[in-house]
Amino acid sequence: MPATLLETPEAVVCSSLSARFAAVRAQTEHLCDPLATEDYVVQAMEDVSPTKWHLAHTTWFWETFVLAEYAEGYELHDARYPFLFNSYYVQAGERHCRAQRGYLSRPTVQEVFAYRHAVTEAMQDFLAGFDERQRPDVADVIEIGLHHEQQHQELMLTDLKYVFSVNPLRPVYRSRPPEESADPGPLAWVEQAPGVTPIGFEAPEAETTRERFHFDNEAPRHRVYLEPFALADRLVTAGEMMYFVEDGGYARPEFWLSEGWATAQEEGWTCPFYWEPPGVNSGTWEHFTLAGMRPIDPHEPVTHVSFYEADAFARWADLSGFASGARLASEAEWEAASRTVWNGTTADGTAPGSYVDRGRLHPAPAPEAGWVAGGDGAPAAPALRQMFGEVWQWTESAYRPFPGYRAAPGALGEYNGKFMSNKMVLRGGSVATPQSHIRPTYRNFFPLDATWQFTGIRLAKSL
Ligand code: AVJ
Ligand code: FE
Repeated sequence: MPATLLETPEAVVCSSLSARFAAVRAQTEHLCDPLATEDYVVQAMEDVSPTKWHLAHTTWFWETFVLAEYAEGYELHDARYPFLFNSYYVQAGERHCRAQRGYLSRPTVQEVFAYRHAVTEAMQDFLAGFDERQRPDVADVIEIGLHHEQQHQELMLTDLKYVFSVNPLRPVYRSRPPEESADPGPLAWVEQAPGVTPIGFEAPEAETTRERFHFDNEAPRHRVYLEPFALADRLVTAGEMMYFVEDGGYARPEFWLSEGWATAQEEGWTCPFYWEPPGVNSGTWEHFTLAGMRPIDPHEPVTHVSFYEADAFARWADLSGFASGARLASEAEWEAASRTVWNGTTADGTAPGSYVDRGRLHPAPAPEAGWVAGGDGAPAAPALRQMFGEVWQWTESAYRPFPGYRAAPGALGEYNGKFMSNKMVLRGGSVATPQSHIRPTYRNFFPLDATWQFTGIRLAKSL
């Protein structure tokens, strides 16, 4: 693959709905460039869907929520497909069992691509005659469709990583040259002032649906009072996680939540997911990556940890004196602090980070520590690094509705709201997230034991 293949195409960022639609659809298919036909079909565990299913499900989404609703005279590409490719929308009809998505050799990969292309074309015909100012309601659904497909681009990568990892051949999705890394230095604390601060998305009076876009779970904007706190200036590294491992972290219940301890025992966890101790694959610690098995670079952020491990690491950091007072940040703390980073160091006004766009597909060590001048004569403070686009950062906040939240009526209302139990919020995006997909208010959510996403740790503490 050429180096630029994963970059967010210009069209995704700044153009008309139809140009962005074409770019997002093409991007999903680009991600399949390294695959052989057999790779598209495997479902190695219930949470991991086959690539073929992601390709078809994102297509079903356009067909169901845009074409069938608004394109006059539209006929389904295949009337049997909604049953196969509806994920979880109970109000949209019966559906195939999630755990058995990998049983389906038909429709073939070729037929799924034909389905994609037919629906892409029908959507393009629809968009050619579509005026977003006359139907802002429909434009909003199209916008959800774009962001939905980007979410599945991320899931395609994490799911492929899992599928490849269970194969003793340890296939490479995309090779990455070895690199020298520098020690990011000890953690520094970035102090944040206490006070009442608005949290959540507020739609600007914008012309374009793109600028207005946010998922429903990011709103309503509401006020939160924050006690004085500090955020670690960078992510926890793999080397620091190694201290935890070597200090018996996975064998010492004093660091763990009861449910976390039970899960770790049942699953036999002794180190982060994808890590392999010396002697398994080589003489050193290695881990599985989208570039195959690699030595673990102690300077890079630890990833593929569950909420339980992130929480246990924080308690170890506190009790061992590695970082006294350490805990995870609340999502409000994370969001408030992230605002200082968001506006403006990159050309498109977002924050620096790998994202999927750099094509690393693996989190990068922190850049050299920086300092930012304090306002109003306050002393200079360490700058926050790695807030966006490396690993999703577990927060200590349960995924629950913001005050005043109400899910939309109808099937699309099932998108986020009905999952607001037994999950924790993650912030910041990862190396599998398109840069154009993320915002400071973006709330991702996964169960507390999930490890197959690019999930990592940022420490916080109360002052
Ligand atoms: C927000 C990543 C938890 O994986 O179900 C995809 C994204 N929502 N299709 C998920 C999503 C609808 C969602 N996560
Ligand atoms: Fe989906």
